Amino acid sequence: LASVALLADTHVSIKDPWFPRHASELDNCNHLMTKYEPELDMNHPGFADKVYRERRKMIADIAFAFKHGDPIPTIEYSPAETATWRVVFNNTVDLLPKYACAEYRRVFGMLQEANIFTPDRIPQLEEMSSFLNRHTGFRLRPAAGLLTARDFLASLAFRIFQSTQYVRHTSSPHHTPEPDCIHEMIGHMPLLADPKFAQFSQEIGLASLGASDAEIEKLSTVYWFTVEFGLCKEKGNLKAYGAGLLSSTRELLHAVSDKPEHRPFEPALTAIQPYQDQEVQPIYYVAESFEDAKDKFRRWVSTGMSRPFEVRFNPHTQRIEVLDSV
Ligand code: TIH
Ligand code: FE2
Repeated sequence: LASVALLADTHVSIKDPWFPRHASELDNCNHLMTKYEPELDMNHPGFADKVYRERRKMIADIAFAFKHGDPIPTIEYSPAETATWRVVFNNTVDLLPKYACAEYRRVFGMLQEANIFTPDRIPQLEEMSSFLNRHTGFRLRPAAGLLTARDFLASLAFRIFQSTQYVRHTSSPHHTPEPDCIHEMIGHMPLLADPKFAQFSQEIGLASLGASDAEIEKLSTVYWFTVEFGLCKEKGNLKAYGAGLLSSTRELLHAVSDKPEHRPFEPALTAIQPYQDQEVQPIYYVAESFEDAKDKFRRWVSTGMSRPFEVRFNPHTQRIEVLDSV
């Protein structure tokens, strides 16, 4: 018996890195990256704009106070914020028939029919969260800004998406280097309501739990080149599914032009491709389909991760179960 206990003890250190085991523990996963904070980054378009900085702070405080299970507080968006939304929304409506993937177009139409997507109003996080929940079980929680990759990816394991709630600065409607709620709504929400895409997103999250720092870096790079900036093929044509493309008129047109490089999505190579997040991408990765991207991703994770256990999500208890690897 003693030796069994000993074995269990040594196991604990390898098998027990801290990561959230229940959705409510995401209350501890809201560490922010300091770049892009309008208070701290001199290049931020809102740096010199006191009114904008105060608005950001007010909205960030909602995210800091949020606890799992709370309804997400409503924001009264100003006419100027709504005008910025309208510009991006109308551009997306014009461009999506030609440049967005079929799954995105399908849900976009559903959101318009449900009157959640209209040019005149920025959707509230709470209504979007219940829309997602009805389609894929995904839910939103408010995030104060750009989270660390580890915290952001962990939430995906629970089918929870951390969403910013503030609006980009009025001076940059067509492209912003930081996430804002126009990016979350127009870029991310439609595909999080698609079952195959939701599954792919959750798998990236599951792979991140208990991963080493180097592995988190690789996973967030894969996330970057797929969920954020991914292209796919449809009848031989390039289509966008990445949220950073669908929420940025400027980058969408750039991505499908012949200016950037287009490479086939290959997780092992994509994961080590350096990227920058200030300007539009010079390289995009093209997936055959979500199904194919997910299969390739799964294969790569099963051969390449160092953790000595596997995890699975139990949707009945909202809990992560840790399994011994064979
Ligand atoms: N560049 C995107 C936009 O302008 O909508 C926002 C972001 C995508 C990825 C990170 S920030
Ligand atoms: Fe994003």
